[in-house]
Amino acid sequence: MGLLERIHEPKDLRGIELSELKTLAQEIRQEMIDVVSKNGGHLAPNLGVVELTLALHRTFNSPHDKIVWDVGHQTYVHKLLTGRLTEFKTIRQYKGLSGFPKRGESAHDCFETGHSSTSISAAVGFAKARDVLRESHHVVAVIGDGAMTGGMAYEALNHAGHSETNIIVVLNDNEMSISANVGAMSTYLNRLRTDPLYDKRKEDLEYLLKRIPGIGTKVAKLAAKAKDSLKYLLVPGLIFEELGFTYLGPIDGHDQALVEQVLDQAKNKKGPVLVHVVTCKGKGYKPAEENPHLLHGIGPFDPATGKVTKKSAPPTYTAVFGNTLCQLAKGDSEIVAITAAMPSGTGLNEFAREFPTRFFDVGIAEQHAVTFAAGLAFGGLKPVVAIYSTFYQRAYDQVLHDVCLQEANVVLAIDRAGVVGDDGPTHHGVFDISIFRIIPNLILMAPKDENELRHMLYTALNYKGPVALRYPRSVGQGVILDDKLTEIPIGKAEVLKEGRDVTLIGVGPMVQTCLLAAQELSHRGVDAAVINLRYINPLDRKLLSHYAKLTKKFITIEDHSLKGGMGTAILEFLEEEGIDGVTVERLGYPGFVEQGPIPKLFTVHGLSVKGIMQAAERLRLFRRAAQS
Ligand SMILES: Cc1ncc(C[n+]2csc(CCOP(=O)(O)OP(=O)(O)O)c2C)c(N)n1
Repeated sequence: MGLLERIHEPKDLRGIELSELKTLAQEIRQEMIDVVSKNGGHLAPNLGVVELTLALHRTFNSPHDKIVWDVGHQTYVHKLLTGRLTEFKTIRQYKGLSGFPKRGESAHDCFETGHSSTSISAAVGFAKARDVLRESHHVVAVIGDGAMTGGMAYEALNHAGHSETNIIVVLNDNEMSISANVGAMSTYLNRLRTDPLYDKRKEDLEYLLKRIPGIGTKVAKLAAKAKDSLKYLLVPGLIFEELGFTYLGPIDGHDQALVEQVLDQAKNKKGPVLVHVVTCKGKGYKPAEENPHLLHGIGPFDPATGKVTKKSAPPTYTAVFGNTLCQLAKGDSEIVAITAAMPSGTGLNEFAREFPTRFFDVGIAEQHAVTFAAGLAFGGLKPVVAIYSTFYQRAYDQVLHDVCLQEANVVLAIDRAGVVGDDGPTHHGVFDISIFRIIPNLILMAPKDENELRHMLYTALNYKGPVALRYPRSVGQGVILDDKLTEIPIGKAEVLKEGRDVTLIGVGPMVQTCLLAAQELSHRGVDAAVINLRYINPLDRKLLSHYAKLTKKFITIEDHSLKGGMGTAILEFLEEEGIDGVTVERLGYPGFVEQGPIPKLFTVHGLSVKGIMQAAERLRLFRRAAQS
């Protein structure tokens, strides 16, 4: 029996000798490599926090003490130490353990995440609740240097420092976001890490300052000034100190004894404390240490090499988007691209290489990214902001208030629109249609395949005003890509098949499912029309009116929430036009969507040929066909 199997809850850790912890850390790393190589997941971030997580659970008494994780992608070690070893092999699988903290999964997961930079806010909330209720536990937020680039983290630091409540922020600094970290704070942290004076203790400094000759009443003021300027030179973490935190660190996050010692020190201090821990992303597994970016989040891979065994497949929508943008940018020097810490995920690496001065990685700062784009647009450029659907939720007011209300020429590329698979509900992009289609002047489109995506991007860049373009995580349909790009008239849908009995209306890649279903329906004697809606805003009212009156039956299908989605837009349209007697069957998601492989989720939620056939059944199409 290994050591890890003996850990059922964090208190089991406290009996373990420091010397044995090394073996335990190795077992934890091996378990994570074994499982992630099969299931996929966030490997490098978790390998980097093994000692830190052990130290946290040995120093604090979870769940009585609250440990709030930022992003939550680095909680595998935490899961293994809090009674979930047996289920760990199901992580990220359908009905399995979540890859992120889940309140329903364990009392030790006190706050759910997936989106970045929330931990300090939530921790201040826990701390204030404790104060109001006169309780006495510790509250710890664990945040990465990447997550520290998000605006919420600063809002929360500002609040915490001012409130003087007892809270500990552990800054896990590995110099990486998903890619190399960016921004002035990152530069500052780097300075703290590399400054030879960094371990100069503040207490020592105070002691030294007191011995500066000439401190008497007459020169006290001057000395205070000198003290301040010296402090700036010598005290590490001054920014945090100025914000009202006691700064401890930076310390080596893989030195188990040291991390425990400093956390213990933090535990016994009053007020907000920031512990700066320096870790190595991917620690203990060579392929991950050498390539933390590639092993940040990874599909199943060969554990011997760390390499994903890739099957040849059509390019992803993301890749086609990135290539097309590069192609267009070559001929138009006004095109610029913006990412919020996901240059590779959004397919912008090539753009960054080819046009370094026209590429902006703003860090995990979606709100800033969008408003920054509005500024760029009014400054005379053509910005394309590429953000995942789920993270656009962060920037809703910026889209509405800063881009749309003042009609900025900004292209909002909505990547990972629709379900994304194993990352689950925090990451599915199933609300963007609902929130964006109601913005009156925001053109919202979705291509049926990767070739249409190219033409849509071209259309969007030629359009004067805000445009949003949604496309999924998956590989494309494998269609031929046209060299010459043409504009798709705004608000024009495409009829892919005429039909008299029912109209199948698809958006995005669901159009392909409509085409397959139409074939199946025709075998059963039903003549279905198929419409590639293309534009969710504005709708092609003329075409929809025609088919509403002709077929009197609509089936809408979207990889999106039903509430407020494309189908709802069609219902509103029928009501607005006063077209009576049309029955509409809407296919989409009824609420939050669970984790699981994308095809599985489509099947479970009826976004399939079978789902359309069942909808046809509900519309009594077969009885009618049999009778006629
Ligand atoms: C709002 C938001 N934007 C983007 C992401 C995607 N994302 C997940 S982890 C990550 C990097 C986080 O870096 P850091 O906090 O330093 O943690 P590390 O992985 O380096 O341990 C990013 C950009 C996210 N989860 N949330």
